[in-house]
Amino acid sequence: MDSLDSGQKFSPRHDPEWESALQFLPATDSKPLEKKPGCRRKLWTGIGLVLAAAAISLLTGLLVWHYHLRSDVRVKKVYIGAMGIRDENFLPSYEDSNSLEFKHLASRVKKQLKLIYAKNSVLAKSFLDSTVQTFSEGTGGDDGVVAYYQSEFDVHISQQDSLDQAIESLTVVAESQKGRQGRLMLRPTDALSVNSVTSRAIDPRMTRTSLFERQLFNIHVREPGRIQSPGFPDSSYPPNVYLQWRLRADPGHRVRLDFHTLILEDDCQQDFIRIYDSLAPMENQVLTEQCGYPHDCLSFLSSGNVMLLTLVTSEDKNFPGFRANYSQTAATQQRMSGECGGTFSGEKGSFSSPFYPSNYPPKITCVWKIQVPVEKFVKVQFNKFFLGNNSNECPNDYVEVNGQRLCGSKPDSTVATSQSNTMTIKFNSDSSYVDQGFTAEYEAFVPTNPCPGRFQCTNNLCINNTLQCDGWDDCGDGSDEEKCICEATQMKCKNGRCKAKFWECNNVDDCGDNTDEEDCVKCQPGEFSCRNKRCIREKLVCDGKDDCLDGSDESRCEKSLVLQKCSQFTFRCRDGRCISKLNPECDYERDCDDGSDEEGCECGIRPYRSSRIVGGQVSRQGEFPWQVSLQSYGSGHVCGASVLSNRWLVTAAHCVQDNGPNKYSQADQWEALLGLHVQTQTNEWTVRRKVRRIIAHRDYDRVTYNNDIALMELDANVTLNQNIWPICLPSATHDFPAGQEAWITGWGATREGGQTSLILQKAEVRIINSTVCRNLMSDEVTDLMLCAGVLKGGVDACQGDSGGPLSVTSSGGRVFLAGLVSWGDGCGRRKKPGIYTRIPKYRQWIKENCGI
Ligand code: 4AZ
Repeated sequence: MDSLDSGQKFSPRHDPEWESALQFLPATDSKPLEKKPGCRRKLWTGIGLVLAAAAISLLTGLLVWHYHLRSDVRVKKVYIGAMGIRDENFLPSYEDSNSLEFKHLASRVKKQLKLIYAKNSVLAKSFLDSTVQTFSEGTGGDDGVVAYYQSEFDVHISQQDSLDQAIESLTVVAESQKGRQGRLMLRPTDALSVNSVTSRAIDPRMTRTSLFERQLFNIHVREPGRIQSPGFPDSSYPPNVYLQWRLRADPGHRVRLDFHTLILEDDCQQDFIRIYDSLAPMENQVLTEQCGYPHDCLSFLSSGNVMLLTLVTSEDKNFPGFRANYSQTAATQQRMSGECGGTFSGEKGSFSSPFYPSNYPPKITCVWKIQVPVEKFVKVQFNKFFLGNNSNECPNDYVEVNGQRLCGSKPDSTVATSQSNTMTIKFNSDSSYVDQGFTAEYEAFVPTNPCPGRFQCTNNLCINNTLQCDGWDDCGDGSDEEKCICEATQMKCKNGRCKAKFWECNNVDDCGDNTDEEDCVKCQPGEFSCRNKRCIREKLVCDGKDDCLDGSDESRCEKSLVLQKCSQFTFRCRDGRCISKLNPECDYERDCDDGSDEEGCECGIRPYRSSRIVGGQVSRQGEFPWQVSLQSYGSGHVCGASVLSNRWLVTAAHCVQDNGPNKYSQADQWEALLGLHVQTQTNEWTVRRKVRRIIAHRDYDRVTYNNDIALMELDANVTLNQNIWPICLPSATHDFPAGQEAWITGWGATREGGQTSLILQKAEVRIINSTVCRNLMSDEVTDLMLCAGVLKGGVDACQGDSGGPLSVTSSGGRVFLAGLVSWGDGCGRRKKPGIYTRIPKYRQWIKENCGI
């Protein structure tokens, strides 16, 4: 463990003149001032003001002179760098800074740097000293050894920019000389053969003076192992630290780092990790910077056999931190096994960027050559595509097809076609910022008939004919929904799409341009449309009186109204009075006089976490801390459930019905896993509990699935933790309006008839209007059920998700249990939403049966 040097330091020289310049001006008259009335007093005030103004101008002038014109205000600047050395073999003793070999080579590097700096007037004038920090094997090319160093300069404050430029241009000098002379040769005789020198300023966040704890860990990754932030998982990471983990693999291997958990403060200016493809934090070799609670695949590979992980934290808001597994992987193995580039001659095939779905390594080039029969052309379809930032020229990481570069992230499939029977696809990553990469499928086609028996989209995608003019953009460019003639049962949207008429005015933008939701007001102009379908004059809204008679005209006003009459739309406080506000429970505002709307609200939050959620299918650990896996002793994972308290779970009644030899109705058949993320992996936050009691709804109907709800009591209380937390229960009158976004989560099958999944999956769906839903479903959908899904298809709950939560984030930010996964017509089918047990209908039942 070594301590690290800080970066830029500001050190104005001691200057006696500066101190005298700051003395206060002596008073012109040292006699005590007499108090004089009238104009003499005004005169003295005037003189005082003039003197004060003069003193301020003088002081300002002195300061300007001091900072801009004085020649001796200097700053110390520290740069980090890497030197590629030829003709030296890496020795194991170079890893030990106390070894003779280390010291000898370090002293030669120092001399060499001095010589290099001497050739540049700006650097020569201000250079102080260099220190060598470590060595690594060369990373390909000519380098035998790479030396990582810090060089310190002392420069006049006005010359800082020239120094930065001189340092950054060092690389250019070395390379241009290399071009002419073969390599940079320097005298004297023990001079090193330097192939490259790259220096950079240190990230200012790593040189904050508040970073009082600096530590360095050297790790060899030959044997797989793990690293974690201090205190993880029991406590948050400490404030104001700068920690570095230097990871080395055997020669000819890459370092691999897979994050198991990463939870930091949301603001990267405060706390962050950075990973470098180097042993020094070189700006031009950053692979990633992460903060907050990222959802991307956090798995990284180095280009050579070294990697550096850094963690920087600030004073306030500290979070759990991270845990990551390290290992090494042979660098050449991937290429030999054909995972990076290759030649294809079949009619169809697939390939992906190296190590997909992990991030591809930096500095890699792969070429795929496809050759199909002479009379055919080639079509390649990129299904997943994440290649850094979008830019016009794609100068960094890119895929090149037919000489055209693609980069950035592409949410929809992208297709490229050839004009001959061959196609060459090149993938290239540069030295910094990696991403997940791509997956691709190629196919040969007859040029005169690119989509045999299918519809050809403008973007060359082929889709099934039945998807044309069905109201959904299946091509991704809308071309399958253009020039359609709508049937009598359909309405025509302004964007040309045809949509079933019963989707008009259902509170969901089905057209995609919202035209199906325009002109829906059934009330007259100047009238307000109540939730109970009455019309009242607009003036009566928020007037403090319940004019709609269901409170809806008063439910979105600043102040909630205590109503005379309670209804199915009003919230009933404990004192029996009803208030008009829509969904007032646990929204951090006291609406009931007795405060009962804010009681029992320790639920629906993600403890120790920031609230950010982005797309994607695989959830992050702890993102849904109420999710439970119900496992039966014979069959492993069977159903989902939700945590209601430290003792009670809620699931579907159909999960706890006997099924042949499986006696699922008996408590002793079950085990509940709370805080689980990956089915096969438990960790310190996972709790396993036996089930003491099952209370299935007495009126559960095996045929209609009405009342598909059951409670499970655990045999012992659990201690809540960051991965185990109850979800909020909605009141009986809580409204989940059509169109509202909701999340479904579970380890169920990822497609109809498919396998259950290992990692907890999540998907975003929308609440669907009950009338629309009844029209779509072949079986009866009762008022005790709630429909949710994505009517285009492809997003749904499935077998194994049953009993799990349909959760909704309320306006106050808490997550409420809207439904339980119950049934559906298959999984993910178009126009077939998922059907859920409607939880508000069971609020009283839950209270009566488990007291929550
Ligand atoms: C099931 O078999 C199941 N698409 C659950 C949900 C859905 C379908 C089937 C909804 O448990």
